[in-house]
Amino acid sequence: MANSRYEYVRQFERENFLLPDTYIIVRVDGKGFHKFSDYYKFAKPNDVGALEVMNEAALHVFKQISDIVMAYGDSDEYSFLLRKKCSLYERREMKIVTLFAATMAAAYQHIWNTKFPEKPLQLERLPIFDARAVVYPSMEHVSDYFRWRQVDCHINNLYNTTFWALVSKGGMSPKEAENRLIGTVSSDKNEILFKEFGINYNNEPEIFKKGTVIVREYQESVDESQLSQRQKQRYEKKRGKASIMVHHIDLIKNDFWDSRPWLQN
Ligand code: DGT
Ligand code: MG
Ligand code: MG
Repeated sequence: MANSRYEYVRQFERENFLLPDTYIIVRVDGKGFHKFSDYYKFAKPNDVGALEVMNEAALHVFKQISDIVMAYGDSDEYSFLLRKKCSLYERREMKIVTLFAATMAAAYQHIWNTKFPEKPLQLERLPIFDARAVVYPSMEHVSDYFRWRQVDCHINNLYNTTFWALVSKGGMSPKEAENRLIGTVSSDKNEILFKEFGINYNNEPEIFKKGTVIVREYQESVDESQLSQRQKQRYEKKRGKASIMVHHIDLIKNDFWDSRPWLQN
């Protein structure tokens, strides 16, 4: 860039570099999806087509950014875990979060148009995502983060499933259903579903109950700090080729984490 007398304005720019050697998690969340889901007439409580758009958009983000090792999403949100040594944009926070929000929104719009040609997106209500980045010092924090999101998915889904059963099958108004559920715990909702509507919550689709996990699956775990430059390059190549799997599985028990030691690299 050529120097000019105006260049001094750059001194006003500020940058937050995310702490080195920490796990970065970027969470994107749909803006105003309460209204968005009404506008495009999503099925209640879960619209399978809309969930597929989210999952395919997140998969696109995953494939575009090779530093992502796993992702988890439900409803209108997705969380992406970046590897500890990630040096994307020198770990500049604003560059990273805007990249994620923009890539997610662009992919969502493209996939929506392919999937629902009969429901074209309108300029007055486009799918837009915000994004934030948080750094965590240890794998324990990271696994607890994903447990937190999955518990949230479970609580919301049990509530929404019971709420909509009361409304659409039980003939209650939304207000009546809301009042009926005040003060209820999980076992009460399971009982309402089973006794009043013959629904066994356990038999609900896993994608609704557990959300979606995307993960790079490797065979081995390597400590990169011990590798020579050449070995590192070879490992990088391998990382790029690892298979990407999509699951609807439990993140709360230790199994998922114990069987994937490479996530902590
Ligand atoms: P925000 O994130 O503060 O801009 O506001 P919202 O409206 O996006 O709120 P949020 O993210 O807390 O909640 C997600 C909304 O999206 C929630 O109102 C339910 C709606 N939503 C997500 N997935 C589905 C679905 O599959 N079916 C229906 N009917 N609604 C859904
Ligand atoms: Mg939202
Ligand atoms: Mg949300």
